[in-house]
This record gives sequence, C-alpha cells and structure tokens, in this order.
Amino acid sequence: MQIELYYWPDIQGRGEFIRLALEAADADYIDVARGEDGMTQLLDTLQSTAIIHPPFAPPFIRVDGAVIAQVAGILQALGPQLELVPSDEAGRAWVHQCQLTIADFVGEVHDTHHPVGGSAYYEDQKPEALRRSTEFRRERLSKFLHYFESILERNPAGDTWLVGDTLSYADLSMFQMLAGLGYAFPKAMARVGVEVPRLLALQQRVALVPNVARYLRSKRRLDFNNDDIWRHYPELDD
Ligand SMILES: N[C@@H](CCC(=O)N[C@@H](CS)C(=O)NCC(=O)O)C(=O)O
Repeated sequence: MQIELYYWPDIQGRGEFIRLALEAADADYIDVARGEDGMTQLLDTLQSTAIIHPPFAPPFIRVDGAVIAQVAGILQALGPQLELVPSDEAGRAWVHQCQLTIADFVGEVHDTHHPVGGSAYYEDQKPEALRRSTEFRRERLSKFLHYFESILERNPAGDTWLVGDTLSYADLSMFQMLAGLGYAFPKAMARVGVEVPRLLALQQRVALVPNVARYLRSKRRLDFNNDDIWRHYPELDD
C-alpha cells in the first residue's frame, strides 16, 4: 500500500520526522508536494471538506483511504507496519511518549525565533527572540538533552537505542533533533554536547543505519535553511 506524505516541499521541518521513518523502513511512499502540481494537491487536500477527519496542518499522510495528521500520531499509526516499534504494547506506548516529548522540544526550538507568533517575521520579533533563545540555551536545551541522555542510560536493554534493543522511530526523530540543533545552535551544542555522550553516539549510530545513510546522501534530503524550524541566527547562539 503506497503511503502519500503531504508536507511543505522546501524545508525539512516536521515532515522530516516522517520522511526518516519511511526512508529507514524503505517504504513505498510519495512526497506529494514535491511532485508536479504538488502544492495544489497539498492545499486542496488540506482544504477539502470531503475529509471526515481533516488535518489541521501538515505533515499529514494518506494511506489506505485514511488521512492522518500530527507527527506523533502519524508515527504511532505507521510504526508497526514500518517495523519501527517494539512488539509489546508497553514498549509502543513508551516510544509514543518519547515522541510526544520530542514534539514539545520541537515547539520550543521553533519559539526561539518566533516567540511572539508564527504569523510575524523574525525581523519583527528580534528582541523577544533574543530573550527567548537565551532562556532556551541556558535552561531548556540542557534539560531536554539530559532527559533523553538519562533514557539511554536507564534502558534495561542497554544504551544503544532509546527503547528496548532495536531501532524505533523515536531514535530517528532524536537523530533529526540533534542534527537540527547542531545547525541552529552550534556554539551551545558544543558546550552541552560533551555532557550527553550517549545521545551523540546515538546520532552517529542512526546516521549509519544503511537506509538512513542512503537517504542522507540523496537529493531527497534537503539542507537545513532559515525558513525551517531549526534556523541559524548567530545572534541567537551566543
Ligand atoms: N503538532 C503538529 C504541528 C503541525 C505544524 O505546526 N505544522 C506546521 C509546519 S511544521 C504548519 O504548517 N502549521 C500551519 C499552522 O499551524 O497554521 C504536529 O506535530 O504535526
């Protein structure tokens, strides 16, 4: 069954969490908005009144007649089919919980450059962004990273993967978060990175998963840019 992914075509954004899972599983999928007339299809689907359970915002997928939105919900729905979750319910619930915490983390990264609101330009909220990113770098970045480091440390199956003894979609998302943070906050990450060696090792490990490595080398993997969630403004990384 082919999976249709709908996401903004020019950024990694939240869509990248889904792409990484689909690529790691070598799933049959199409990135609709990157195809011909793709943006029209994305907007038409987003605005369609025929969808009974409509998405609020991209990313969303269409599979087997169903439309599913919300990164954590999409990954929860696809996880078993992509073989990116443990076999037991408790393990699956824990992967989902990790993903929801990553979603909170993503929201806070976004708010470092758009603390006032997403509909205003960064240039119109620079003082607030400086204040917010300073607090993020001093408090929240370290708190989130140490939390995930402790998850690796406490995993009864060892510190190779976040949950159990196999790769899950939470590992892929953690890889993406660390890659994005390295782009957006290189100075802050150089400081806090040494405190979370297990997480940095996880990032390297995920990058070497054969299907992930192939994807990262492909043209399908876009570069980070300053229209994305992870933006590099040197003044916000002092
Ligand atoms: N909680 C949602 C957030 C979705 C979201 O904020 N999508 C962004 C792009 S990354 C968007 O297009 N938002 C439009 C809007 O909120 O109006 C998720 O995790 O999927």
